[in-house]
Amino acid sequence: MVIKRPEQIPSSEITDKKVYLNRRNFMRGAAMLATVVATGELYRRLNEPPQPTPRGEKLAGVQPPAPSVRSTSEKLTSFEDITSYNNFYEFSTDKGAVARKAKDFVTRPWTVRVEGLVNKPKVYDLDDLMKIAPLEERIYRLRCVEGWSMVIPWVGFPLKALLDEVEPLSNARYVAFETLFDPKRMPNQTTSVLDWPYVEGLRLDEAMHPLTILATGLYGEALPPQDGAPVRLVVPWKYGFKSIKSIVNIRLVADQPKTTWSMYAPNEYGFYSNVNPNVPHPRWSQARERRIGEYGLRDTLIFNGYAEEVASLYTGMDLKVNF
Ligand SMILES: Nc1nc2c(c(=O)[nH]1)N[C@H]1C(S)=C(S)[C@@H](COP(=O)(O)O)O[C@H]1N2
Ligand SMILES: [Mo]
Repeated sequence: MVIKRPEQIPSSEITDKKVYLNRRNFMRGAAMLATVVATGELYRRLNEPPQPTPRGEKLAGVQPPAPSVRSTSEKLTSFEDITSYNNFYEFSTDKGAVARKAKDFVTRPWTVRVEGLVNKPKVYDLDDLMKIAPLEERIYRLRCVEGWSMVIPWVGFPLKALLDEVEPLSNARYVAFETLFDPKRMPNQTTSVLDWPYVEGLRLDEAMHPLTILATGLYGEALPPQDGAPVRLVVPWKYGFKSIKSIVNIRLVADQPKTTWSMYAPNEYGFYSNVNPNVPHPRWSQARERRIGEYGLRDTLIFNGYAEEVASLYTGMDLKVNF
């Protein structure tokens, strides 16, 4: 390469100082703009503005709650909060990330196998399941063991209606539930944060209680994936983790079934897990809760406010022992 001496450089090649300065400013501006854009993107990613959840299919023929169900006049938690702050470890342990990770979860076709100690075992597809009993709106409080709560207008039907159809045998004393196990569709099942599939259980009288429902929707629409589509249990007087999502198996059994959280930490999570402000979790108090969307704390109510309906299920039991 021949290095030209300055006097040999034609004036046409010499960049005018003013232009040069302008270009330098332009480049600097472009770099700054690029940084701002990148930072904005980073900021957005870190804060993950919840993508609005697409509204689900409108559920037909939803009736008002059964007259026997005492309704709460408490303000409903917003659709936005219910669908963007979730516990669903199959997708993520980050409550704010579940919605995004579950957004493409396909729940059709879907079957629920009901088996075990019953006269009439049956595999239900979703449409069969929705026809077992009229769909009702049930406005329930949901109290998570972590200390937050929501008020959710579920759509569902009493679990009892399903159990009556399959006819439990006289030696059936418990009901065991299982979530789908499919790591291709539930990506966090490739990790070992929990033993998969997620399993839960109820005593048969708890399962038959009129407040216990299988939910297929909320706010009048099909359940969004992050809330347990297409069908999940809701037991409003127990901590939220009992309300198992995306159920594929229901089995009537004689002995108390294993449950995911009590296997994970038996001293922290019991089989019953009734909401109880007087029985602290070993690592924190359960006396109060934060209602999502509100400031400050509320007092937690025994049996989550459903004592009148359910306390009699536990007469004679020491709730500190059977936590
Ligand atoms: N299969 C399954 N079901 C689950 C969970 C889960 O991680 N996996 N989390 C539970 C917990 S801890 C709570 S509080 C509720 C939360 O329900 P939501 O996200 O609809 O509010 O779902 C429960 N059901
Ligand atoms: Mo929870």
